[in-house]
Amino acid sequence: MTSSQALSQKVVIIGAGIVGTNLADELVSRGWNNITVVDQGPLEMPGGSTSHAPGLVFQTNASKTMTLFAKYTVEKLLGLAKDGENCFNQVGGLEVATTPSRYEDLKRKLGYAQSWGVEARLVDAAECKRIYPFLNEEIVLGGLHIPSDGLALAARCVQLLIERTREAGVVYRGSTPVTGIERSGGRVTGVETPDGVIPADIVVSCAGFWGVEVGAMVGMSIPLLPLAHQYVKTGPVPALKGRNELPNGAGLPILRHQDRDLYYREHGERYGIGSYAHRPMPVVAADLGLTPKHVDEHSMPSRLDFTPEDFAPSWEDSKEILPALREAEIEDGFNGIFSFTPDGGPIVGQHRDLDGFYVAEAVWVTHSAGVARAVAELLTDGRSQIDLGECDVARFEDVQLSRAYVSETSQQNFVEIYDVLHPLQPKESPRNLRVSPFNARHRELGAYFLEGAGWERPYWFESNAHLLDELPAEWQPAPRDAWSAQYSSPIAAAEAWKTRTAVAMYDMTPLKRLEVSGPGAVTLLQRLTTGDVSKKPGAVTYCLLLDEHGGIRSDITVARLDEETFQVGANGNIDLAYFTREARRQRAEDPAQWAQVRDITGGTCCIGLWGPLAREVVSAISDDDFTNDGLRYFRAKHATIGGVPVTVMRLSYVGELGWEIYTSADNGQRLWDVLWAAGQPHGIIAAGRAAFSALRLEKGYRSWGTDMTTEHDPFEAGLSFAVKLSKDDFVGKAALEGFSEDGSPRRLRCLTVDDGRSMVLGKEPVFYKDEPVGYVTSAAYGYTVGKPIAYAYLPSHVAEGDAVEIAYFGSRIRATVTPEPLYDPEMKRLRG
Ligand code: FAD
Ligand code: THG
Repeated sequence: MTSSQALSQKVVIIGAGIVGTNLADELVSRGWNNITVVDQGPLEMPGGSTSHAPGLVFQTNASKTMTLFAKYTVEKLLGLAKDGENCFNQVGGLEVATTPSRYEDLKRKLGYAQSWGVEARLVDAAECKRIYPFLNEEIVLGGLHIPSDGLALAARCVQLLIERTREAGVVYRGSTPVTGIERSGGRVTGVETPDGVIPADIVVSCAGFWGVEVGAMVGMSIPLLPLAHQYVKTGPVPALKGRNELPNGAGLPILRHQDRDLYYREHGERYGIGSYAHRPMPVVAADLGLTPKHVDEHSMPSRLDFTPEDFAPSWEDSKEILPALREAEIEDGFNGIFSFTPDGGPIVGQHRDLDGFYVAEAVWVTHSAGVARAVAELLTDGRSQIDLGECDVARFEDVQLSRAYVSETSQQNFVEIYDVLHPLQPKESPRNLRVSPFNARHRELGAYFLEGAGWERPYWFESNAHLLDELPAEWQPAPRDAWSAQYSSPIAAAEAWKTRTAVAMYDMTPLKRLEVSGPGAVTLLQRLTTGDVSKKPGAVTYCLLLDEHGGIRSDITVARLDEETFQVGANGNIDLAYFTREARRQRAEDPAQWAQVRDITGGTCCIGLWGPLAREVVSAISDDDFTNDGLRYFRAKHATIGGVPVTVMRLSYVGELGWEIYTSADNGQRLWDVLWAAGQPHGIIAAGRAAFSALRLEKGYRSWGTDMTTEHDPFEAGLSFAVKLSKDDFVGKAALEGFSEDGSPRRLRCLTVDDGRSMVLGKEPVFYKDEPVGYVTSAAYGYTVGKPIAYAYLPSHVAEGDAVEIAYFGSRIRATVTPEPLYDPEMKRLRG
């Protein structure tokens, strides 16, 4: 698209809340000028969540993306001024701990702040009291102080943005509900309102908790749940008297008391208190009716009546942490509505099947400007500078889009919003949503399951516990601290040992599998991937999907099964949405070049059979040729194993000889059983993801979403070997010109922990000469190498052999930058 075409794109934004108005502004600042913003409510106060948001901005989050969004919101609102007053009151943020586990968690959070570049400090109880004199020092153990946090003046920000974008030509239509989306030929063409159709090339729904209803207009299931959340204002608090001039003024830091699910801000001489301590109170937006012509602070659709009984315990807790509140009363309270999602992330991105329709919903004020910038970049530039993997509307599996699933998991998210959660902690419910055909066998073997993308995935098997008695001394895992020992078992060491020395079966069923077929399949894959997939049938290619800027969208394997049929091993539903959309576009441009993209994950299954004895196992039950020449490394073929028709691919994410063996779901259990029986003489075991993750890290294989995202190019991620620059044009190729390994300012590095035992789990900051210079992307205990491994992005000047430190709950773990991969760099195992 040329820039003059881009300028003429007609954009309609649904929703004039903090997200919609920021988006209009971000588009205007990128030169777009044909924008209409529509809201069902009056523009002065549309009545959505923004209209009553108290605006607390705590930036630090376990997610790098969310933290960077928040940082940008702060930066932008600080610069958004009128009459000498901006839109951010930078009073700082203080999160206090009243329990030892919370205090530990704040140390972990300090690590996130350091990893993502937010200035923060851990403070003791006395310092908390100094920063926040009204705190009850008898119950506070310490806190995390973030000086750049503060209060967003959300309503003012919206009004200033409306004013400045109007001056730039943006048209606003208040009190105008959108009732439908017009479309033609797979594209949006306009939005329907009672006053007629507004033509549009691009529609972005920024409808907040009404997102479900707007999504339904285009057949899109939006996985968010509107929930009420209690917010009260006290009457005048004597202790606050005279501290703040303005009625909404504040000078003290915003305060979080997460052990009691509470947060606090000042409103002049009053306190505002928010509570997540109550029962989840789901709302159906459609039931709220039409937004009235008149909306005010006390009467708006997003504000439900206060239920005082739900707040009673929180009021007692509030008077305990802030004794000054004992001199005050609750004056006003309401149950305000906003969006929750199954995983806590926002819902951002494009409709898979309708071009030009985008959403940006379930976004807090905190992240609003950041999300808006990301969407504006997506529209104007095809990609966002901050990775959107954790926000992408396409990240959910179909089964995760059912209302029952969204409702249950989003309510759970509300309940757990301030809980101390372990990174591996699984959902308790719903479980057994998706099970592989091997599930019955897994259970018989005592699998310990965790959940991912709805799948039950074995992490280790109790049936392997007896192997710990035989485990050679050099394979004994180091004892773990209590935190890293959670969701972990020493049995994984035995499973790793058997994989490296005998043979193991891994359930690879949850690996996303797509079938790309048709006369246009080669063209499609040649254009979207960095590899040459035009090789003869039987070839498997490891390659990347890049965005136009050379950022890594995914890493995949492409197996050419016959002239027009490819099987793609992908990373998730986001890849499916991308291929589907691009195949549709290709067909529209040239109908002869059609390609069909089918998600075959659920109808098929896969066993990874790996280990030095893998060949002994299959050759006992197959007449097909599994010798080195019979099926070479990175080749695929159809075969029959123990009477089961299979497709085999010779590759291994754990770095051992063997195959991924695929069959249809109905044949899965039989496949498991024949391999299991044939493997008995060779000591075959079932092995889980705990061993799997450790073995792949020893082999240096990257994991999408952590080790690389769209924020990284193939050079800094150490994946340039997967880019065939000699191939004709492909998405991202032009951007890579001029890039090189030597030119990258940062590199993904392998670190090994010096003491051979201290574990880290991921996202921890890495210090070089006492400065935070990077963060851990993946970590595991390397059973084969006998020490913990961490991969981390570090500045390129930090060299192999250099000493670094990783912060873990406030302590520093010494580590060394080590040449990679740690295991089998000569590939003797895989090619043998
Ligand atoms: P909204 O502000 O709800 O805007 C959506 C707009 O879309 C509405 O104006 C609506 O009228 C319009 N719309 C919907 N459907 C249609 C349609 N069919 N046609 C036309 N227009 C339509 N976040 C923080 O970061 N910090 C906080 O301290 C904080 N505190 C909160 C306290 C409470 C009590 C509540 C309820 C929320 C709080 N939040 C906070 C969350 C925050 O308010 C919201 O996440 C945020 O305001 C959402 O902004 P939005 O622009 O997406 O949605
Ligand atoms: N199996 C299959 N597809 C997949 C994965 C898988 N797709 C998604 C994800 N996992 C992709 N990740 C990798 C990472 C590394 C390798 C395979 C998939 C791998 N790499 C060889 C190497 O680096 O030595 C590539 C060698 C080559 O290019 O010839 O094997 O687990 N089916």
